[in-house]
Amino acid sequence: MHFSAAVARALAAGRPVVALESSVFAQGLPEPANREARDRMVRAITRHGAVPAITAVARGRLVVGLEGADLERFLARDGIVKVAARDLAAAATLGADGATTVSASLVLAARAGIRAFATGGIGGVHRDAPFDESSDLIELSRNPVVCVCAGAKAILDLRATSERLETLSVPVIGFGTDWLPEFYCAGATIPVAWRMDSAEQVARLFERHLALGMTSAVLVGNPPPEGSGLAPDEIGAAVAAALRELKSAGIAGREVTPALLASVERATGGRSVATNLALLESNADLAARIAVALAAPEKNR
Ligand code: PSU
Ligand code: MN
Repeated sequence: MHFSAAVARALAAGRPVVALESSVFAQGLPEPANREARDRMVRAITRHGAVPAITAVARGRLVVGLEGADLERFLARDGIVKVAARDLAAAATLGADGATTVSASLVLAARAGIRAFATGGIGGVHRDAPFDESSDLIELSRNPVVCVCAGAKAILDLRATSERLETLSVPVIGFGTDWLPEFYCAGATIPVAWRMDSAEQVARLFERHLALGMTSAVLVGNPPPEGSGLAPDEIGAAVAAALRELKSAGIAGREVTPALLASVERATGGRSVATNLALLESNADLAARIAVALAAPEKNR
């Protein structure tokens, strides 16, 4: 693994680091929204004195802290493949440029000793698609990292996703909410077992989780910021249209999630992208506060 100088220094000194995925920049968002997402997430993290670490496979090198010309290729979205956890070794062996999904990012973050990670929405169980379940779920079950997200994308079967998280022993915390966030909106259909209202509480929970020998991630569901979400009716209609488009285009496999996100964007006249940017920034901010709380020396608590 290759670390950027800033990430290597921070890890060596025990200072807070927040890992970020790169698939959201190379596949999840169009240009120039992906650049805006990068800027807003990085600023939200550095504002708290934490160091951002974008994970990726850059020309076959496993990178923690993607920067410079490498990062530029990913933002230009040119010839970048989507890399889940199972693809990491192949992309490295073949010298590919690979953008890491949540699953691959969790593996790299855990290996690097990074304990906080921010994304938009995790992958999960797809609707009407037997056996299409994101590897994000299984990797959440075996990489001990605090994963801050706005729940799972509304394009998924959220109830099934929530049940799978239980089976996989991944604790789900509602941050300032009693409901599982639904990515484009706060959500009020699937209750979460535990609610927490401060980054400090999440950090203490995670320490206990590790002390018990638990190996799973802790999933923190952070609703999109007030006023940035879409109305449930609009989301319902956009998701239905996206699923119809998917079926008629015969898309399968790893193309499914990017295709669904792009159709929702078209169906909402681009408004879903504004929501996506707001929640990515908010999740990066919360992950940074959790990373700071995890790095705080005992005597300051
Ligand atoms: N959340 C977003 N945008 C995205 C994704 C999540 O706001 O682009 C990506 C993440 O990288 C996630 C992936 O891990 O979609 C899930 O893809 P799949 O369903 O193929 O596992
Ligand atoms: Mn899939």
